[in-house]
Amino acid sequence: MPNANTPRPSMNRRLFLRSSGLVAATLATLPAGNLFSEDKITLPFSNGDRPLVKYPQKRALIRLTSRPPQLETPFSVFNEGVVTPNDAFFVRYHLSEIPLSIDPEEFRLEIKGSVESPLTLSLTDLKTKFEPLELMAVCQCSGNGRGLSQPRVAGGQLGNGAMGNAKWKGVRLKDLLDKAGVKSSAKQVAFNGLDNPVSEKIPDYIKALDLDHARDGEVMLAYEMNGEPLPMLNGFPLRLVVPGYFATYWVKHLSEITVIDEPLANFWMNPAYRIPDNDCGFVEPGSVPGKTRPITRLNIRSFITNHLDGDTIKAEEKTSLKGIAFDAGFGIKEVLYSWNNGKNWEPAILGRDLGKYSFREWSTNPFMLRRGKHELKVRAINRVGQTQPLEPLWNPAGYMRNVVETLRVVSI
Ligand SMILES: Nc1nc2c(c(=O)[nH]1)N[C@H]1C(S)=C(S)[C@@H](COP(=O)(O)O)O[C@H]1N2
Ligand SMILES: [Mo]
Repeated sequence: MPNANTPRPSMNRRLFLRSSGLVAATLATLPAGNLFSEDKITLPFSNGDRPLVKYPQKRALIRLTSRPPQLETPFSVFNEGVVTPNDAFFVRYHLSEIPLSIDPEEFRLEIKGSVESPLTLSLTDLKTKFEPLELMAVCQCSGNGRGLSQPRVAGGQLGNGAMGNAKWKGVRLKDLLDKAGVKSSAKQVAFNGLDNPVSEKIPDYIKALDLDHARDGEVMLAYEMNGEPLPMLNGFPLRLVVPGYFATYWVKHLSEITVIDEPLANFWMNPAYRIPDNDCGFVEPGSVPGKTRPITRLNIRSFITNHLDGDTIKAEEKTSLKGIAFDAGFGIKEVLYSWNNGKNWEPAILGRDLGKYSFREWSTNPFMLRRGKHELKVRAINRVGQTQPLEPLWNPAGYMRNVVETLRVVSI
């Protein structure tokens, strides 16, 4: 049955609808072939050739698939600033029937299931009847960097551009659940968005969080990203933001919240998005894990952003490094860098703290490199002592890659 959220017929998809000052996001037609760009980029693994393609509301991004659109952020964007611009933010979908046009006036969010009073809320309700919350948080795909896994693993062959850092504005999930009145039998909260599978054989993309987590006061429903409505491809008009957690839980075009009495047992909770059930989430490369558990928090990572692997740096002239670090929200305590393949490590200078879930910028004092080849490395340590492994760790889905990154540069 069509409801208020049923996408409109596509007659005027090419227009940006305006009503009561609210702009309805429309995607017009999605680029099908590689007509929009001759540009290509090669990610650093075999079969890493990708077209750079421009989508509505986006600059040219690295396209992995066209149906559904999966777009990666070119790594150079992370050197432009600590906030990832909306038009450069990566895009990931699982289901091919993605919404192309949503009228924000007609959009409704439903809260139902094991609650005393089910709610149907408009965007205006969300913006006016609940206290707003703003926070910076990194949204990172579980498979970010998967293409670099050795041995190779199945799944989208991503470089390191399936992450981004934005300022999210919205409302606390806790406030909505309190208003609806969660029943004492409740165990989890399930989230569904407006995208759909092409066939009934493919399970709808629904994810769930444990009730305590859902009520922690930080899990939020965002209607703004970096001070603007969300881009269509990033979940307009509303998405779940789960600070410190992998993006699989950050359900886009969120329209249905269901409080449930049993843990959700669909395809997207099991077998998808699971990691080996041990302390680290990794196993011996090539082996099959026994028990698994759902993927949860981000592990700590850091990147050099002002140089790429293979760059040439002028010898015997002052140079410095800069980059980003992030973790699940314990807080970055220290970033160390090495210019000689890990023999010596020096502390980097941390940039402004924009919040514990944000990218943290770092930079180094100027130093000089002798003529020749050098291996530059960066490693972050957080407030609870977690750090990155010097050698890559492995699991069958290529999740949670967080090896210390190495850039081989030449000084001439
Ligand atoms: N509705 C919906 N939400 C979704 C997904 C999806 O397929 N459908 N994919 C999830 C995954 S796995 C990722 S990595 C992020 C990507 O968010 P982005 O496209 O805004 O970068 O969305 C999450 N939320
Ligand atoms: Mo993802």
